[in-house]
Amino acid sequence: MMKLKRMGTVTSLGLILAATGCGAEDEGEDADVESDNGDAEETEEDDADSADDADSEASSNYAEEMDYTITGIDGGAGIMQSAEQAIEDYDNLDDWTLQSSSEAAMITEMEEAIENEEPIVVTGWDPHWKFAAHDLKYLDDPELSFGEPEDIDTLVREGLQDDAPEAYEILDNFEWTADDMAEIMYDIVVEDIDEFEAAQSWIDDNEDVINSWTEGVDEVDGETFEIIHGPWDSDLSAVSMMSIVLEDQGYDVDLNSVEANYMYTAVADDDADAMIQAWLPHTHGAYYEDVEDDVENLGHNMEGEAALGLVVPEYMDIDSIEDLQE
Ligand code: PBE
Repeated sequence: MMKLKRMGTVTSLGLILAATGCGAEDEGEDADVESDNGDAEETEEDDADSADDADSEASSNYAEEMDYTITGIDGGAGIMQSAEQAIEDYDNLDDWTLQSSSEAAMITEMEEAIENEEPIVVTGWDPHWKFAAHDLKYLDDPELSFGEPEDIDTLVREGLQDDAPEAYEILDNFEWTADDMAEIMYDIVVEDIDEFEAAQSWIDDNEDVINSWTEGVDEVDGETFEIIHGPWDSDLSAVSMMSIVLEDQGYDVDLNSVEANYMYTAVADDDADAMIQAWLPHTHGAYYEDVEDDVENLGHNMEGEAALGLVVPEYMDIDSIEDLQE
């Protein structure tokens, strides 16, 4: 999917990276190397100057150039509800529409826009590899349509503790960081490494973390265990990792991908044993509310590091959702 070269060791992805704008120079260098349009890229300063000139002329045309469209992902994603909410909350977005597609299609459109230095506004979230691969920024969201940084919870079906106490205990102990998840995600998507290989190499590098989840837990003998997840790279990286951990414990793990709301009903209806990507309290709040009494929440596996918003390339001369023209 991506033509970018390796950008050095991944140490500070996610929110920190998005907030500080790290990775900008790396991306700039790569763009220089790969551009076939050499004349626009002489030096960094020239770049900045010409970008400024272009900005002052073009900024008033951003909305038209983007056809008053926010480029979104699959319709079931919680972030799409937040984006619809933003269109309601901000008067300047009255005439805007939210285009739904998929994470992969959104990324393709975003990368095409970046290649041509055209304006684009996408639904974006952390943890996500795109902030390490591209020079992007969140637009300020004074109305909090996209909520505040939130947690990722682990949910299991009722009765799991009796039926599969070993898996239950590991899932109960499971806890990691946005950097951990972003590292696997980056290897899968940017480095194009198979998801289980990427997850395995993170596991190999983080034995202490894994031991803190599995220590003292008995092995099992080939029992099946189903994890249900959503159709996004963040979910893929997390469930690939957990599936290896549970397989190492002796489980035979099935992974199934569905639209967001079906993750919740599957666990509530005992069709799946667990989900480990419940973005709460905001992103999946409505889905969770419907099933809250029929699932068991084992708490946060990632704390305060998940976030949503509208994301634009750094070269766009706007900082807030309120700056998107009417
Ligand atoms: N996401 C990634 C999901 C949750 C995980 C932000 C795209 C969503 O919006 O439902």
